[in-house]
Amino acid sequence: MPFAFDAEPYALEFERKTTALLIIDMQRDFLEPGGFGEMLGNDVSLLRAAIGPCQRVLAAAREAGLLVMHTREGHRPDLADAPPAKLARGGLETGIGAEGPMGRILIRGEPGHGIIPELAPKPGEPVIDKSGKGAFYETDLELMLRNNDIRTIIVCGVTTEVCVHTTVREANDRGYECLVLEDCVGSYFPEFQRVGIDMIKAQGGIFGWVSTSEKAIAGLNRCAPQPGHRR
Ligand code: C5J
Repeated sequence: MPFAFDAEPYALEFERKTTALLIIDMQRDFLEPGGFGEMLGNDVSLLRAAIGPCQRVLAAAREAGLLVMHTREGHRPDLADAPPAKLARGGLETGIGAEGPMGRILIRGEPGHGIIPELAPKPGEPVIDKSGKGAFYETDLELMLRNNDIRTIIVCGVTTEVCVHTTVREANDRGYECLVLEDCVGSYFPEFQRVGIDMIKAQGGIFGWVSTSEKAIAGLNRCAPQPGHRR
């Protein structure tokens, strides 16, 4: 039975069984004081504001029995999957692969690459390691979405204008309906946050829909199976 999320530019109809929650790159190196993001001079509190709302949406999605997936941006320790152009970008002295404040920067298995403990994946929740900004590029995300008959993706994570936007655009081109929760995504740049959100819902929802954690949770609570009912 279809339910609807209160969203902009208009309500988004969804079904519980064909909806997934995707939490993008909530990694220690991007969000924690002392990590790579802060080392580059960014104010991590702008990203950390999304943690509480993400926790509440994650709890509601788990309660409703949604497929929950997490992504991490990072590379193989030998950097064989890191394009030279990405490694060179910015001319950083301490860039990808270098020893940083939380281990080697954006390298799989290093402490800074891990998902923040507040949003730790539960056993059984797929964690998708990606080397690019988009979660569809060179990953098995699309296969898992297809195998689970997913059509609607609730999107949370960081950063709004980089990995969230790239993933939403990739998903949109593949025919998925994305609901981006504006208080569950974050940018180091307030103007990019505002414009990034506006771009998604402009022109009748050119890339998808925008809502808030509160409205998404209300929608998830409406669709959650009643106690005693089989999921
Ligand atoms: C960035 C990301 N900003 N997860 N990564 O480089 O958005």
